[in-house]
Amino acid sequence: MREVEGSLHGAGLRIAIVASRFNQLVTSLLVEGAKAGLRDAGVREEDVLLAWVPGSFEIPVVAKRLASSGRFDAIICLGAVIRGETAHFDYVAGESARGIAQVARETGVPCVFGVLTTNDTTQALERAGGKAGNKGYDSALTAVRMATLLRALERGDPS
Ligand code: INI
Repeated sequence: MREVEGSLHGAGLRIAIVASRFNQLVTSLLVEGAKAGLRDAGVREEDVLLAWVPGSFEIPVVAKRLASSGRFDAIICLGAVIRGETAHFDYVAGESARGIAQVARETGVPCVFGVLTTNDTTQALERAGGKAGNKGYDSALTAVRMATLLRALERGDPS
């Protein structure tokens, strides 16, 4: 049996981050986590684009534009949808998730789902650098693992 897997060697990868301004207290921490993850994986700062959108509902259309451009090896999608703050939680969270997955499948560019869906702000902050880690950091590592895996498959690995 032959095996193939991505790595955390991100030098040379071009990565876009699409982040939501809604619940910016939380999402700015996710963005900082993602930047740290990319830095730790060796992705150069000049190879990273950060695009801000108004809310998580708007993430897919911008992710689609960036993924279709051919300029990026992966897209990291960051947002925070908090149940207590909206009666339309299920619509925003559902469409954001569905849209991001659809962009990845349609374009073949990995789109990492780094959108928190929580019951309250405390739970969101716990996942944005608190006791439950930082989903932005984890999303960055997932992006690098997926982009390097696809590059390996394009090279024909394992040969
Ligand atoms: N957007 C979020 O990213 N998180 C939320 O919790 C949220 N709430 O609570 O409503 C939210 N709403 C805005 C939405 O993403 C769109 O920006 C808006 O509906 C305009 O299309």
